[in-house]
Amino acid sequence: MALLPILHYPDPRLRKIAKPVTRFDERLRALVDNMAQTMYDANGVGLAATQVDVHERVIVIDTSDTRDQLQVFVNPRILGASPVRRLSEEGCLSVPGVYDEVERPESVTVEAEDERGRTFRLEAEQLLAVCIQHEMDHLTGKVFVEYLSQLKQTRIRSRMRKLDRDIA
Ligand code: K1U
Ligand code: ZN
Repeated sequence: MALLPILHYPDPRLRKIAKPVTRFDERLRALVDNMAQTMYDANGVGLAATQVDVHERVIVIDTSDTRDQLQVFVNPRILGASPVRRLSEEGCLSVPGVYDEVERPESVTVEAEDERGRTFRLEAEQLLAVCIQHEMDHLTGKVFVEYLSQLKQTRIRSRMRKLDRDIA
């Protein structure tokens, strides 16, 4: 297993649209293992392939306290969303140190394949629902800060550029 470098906002590669996975093979399973290791190492609860510069529809999530309940979503699709929307705090490994509130549907029904190509369906609420929606946005090139005001986005972009200059 390997740790993968995580792209930082506003890297233009975060805007790429991910393609559906067509082969459920060892290469996909190695990607999933590496993404899981990268997410756990960074203390995240989710990671989308886009964030590690792989433009395929793959997400890993673990919202458990014990950090041993990995969920893998390949080619995820939202089948239904609650009309009730809720504000909750989000963060992003691609925007380190930035947390803000975003409004999204309170619960979603999602269908996906696992890393072996088996289709499953689940109804998600609370942090899992937020995380699935946040990670699915990454797959379409959207980062959560784009829900914030233009003023906040400008400030975050300059803060991130400074951070990347400091660590270079
Ligand atoms: O970079 C990512 O997409 C992962 C991101 C997932 C996420 C967390 C919370 C709300 C929406 C999406 C993170 O793991 S951010 C770090 C984190 O562990 C966290 C941040 C805020 C609330 C709960 C957890
Ligand atoms: Zn994110």
